[in-house]
Amino acid sequence: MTQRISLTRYLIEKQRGSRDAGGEGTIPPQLRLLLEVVARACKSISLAVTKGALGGVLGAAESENVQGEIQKKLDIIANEVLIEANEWGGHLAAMASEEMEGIYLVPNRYPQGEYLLMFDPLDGSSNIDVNVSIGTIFSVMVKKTEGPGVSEQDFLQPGTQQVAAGYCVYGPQTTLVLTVGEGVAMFTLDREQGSFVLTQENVRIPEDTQEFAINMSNMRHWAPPVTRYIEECLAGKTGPRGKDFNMRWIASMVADVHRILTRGGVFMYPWDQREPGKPGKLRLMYEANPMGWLVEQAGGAASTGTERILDIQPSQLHQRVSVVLGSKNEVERVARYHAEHQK
Ligand code: AHM
Ligand code: MG
Repeated sequence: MTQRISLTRYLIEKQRGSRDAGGEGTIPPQLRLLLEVVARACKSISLAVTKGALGGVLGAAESENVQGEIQKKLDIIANEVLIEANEWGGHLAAMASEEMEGIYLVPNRYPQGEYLLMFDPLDGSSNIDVNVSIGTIFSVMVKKTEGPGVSEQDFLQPGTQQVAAGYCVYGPQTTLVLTVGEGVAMFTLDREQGSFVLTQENVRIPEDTQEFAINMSNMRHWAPPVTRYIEECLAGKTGPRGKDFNMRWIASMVADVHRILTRGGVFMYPWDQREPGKPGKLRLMYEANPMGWLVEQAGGAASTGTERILDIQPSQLHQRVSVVLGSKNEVERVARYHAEHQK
């Protein structure tokens, strides 16, 4: 029988390092602990999601988040689960979440660590009540300033500074997808055992694709380079691309990105004219950065259309950004159309 590798073992082996590499580990013990805790929280969230109406978790809460969006009960539950799981372990300096206006400091009664954890506790909120895949997205950085205090400024580092990133998709299977900067690995939740089991390593996104994901209902509001790209895809075999394209749009970034990591494709949530002052819908720190890094680690690319997402120097915690990510050649093509348009 082939041996099953649990997430715990995978992380311990990363911490220990391989004998060939002289036993030099690639992740410190505190980061291993952090990732174990995040995975444990995702297991709890997965259980709550699975219960649905039976657990009383569906529907809207009576509150709005900092972005002015109505919160769903599960948005709040998932946020609380992640905070409660992470605040006492001693590995974190602070947390930030889509569902909280300011940063969350580790309470004084607990020891403080050096890591900063950012998350979108429940991505794809509009899909909760209709029983479609949703997920949790997370990103980890190191606090660079010395001393005990933590401020929002500590979080404002570009995506290149991430030391771990991932997501957990709650779909027909619960799958945790992780990078610590050495490629992408996928772990499937074994519900009987209660543990995540390694089911794919060295995930690679094909460089070419015939599948795109975008919310087509916004077409009339797009910028010309985006319209050009999608129109060429729609023109199919007899158009300039010379091939037919398929379309998917799940409206859960986690599920769309999971498909792209599994079989390729391009995902776009670009800037549009509905609210010209807003750079896009998705958030840089806990959506675009972690997903962008995962996609790059799998050989794909992630851009705003005009620059690499991971290079953006953030100025705000809840900053929004235009997102184009997935199969490398397609993302590069979209970026080229933007450059040509600027000329
Ligand atoms: P959320 O974090 O509030 O759920 O919003 C993010 C989601 C993404 O998962 C998804 O790609 C997008 O919003 C869908 O937006 P739309 O409903 O405009 O298609
Ligand atoms: Mg989200």
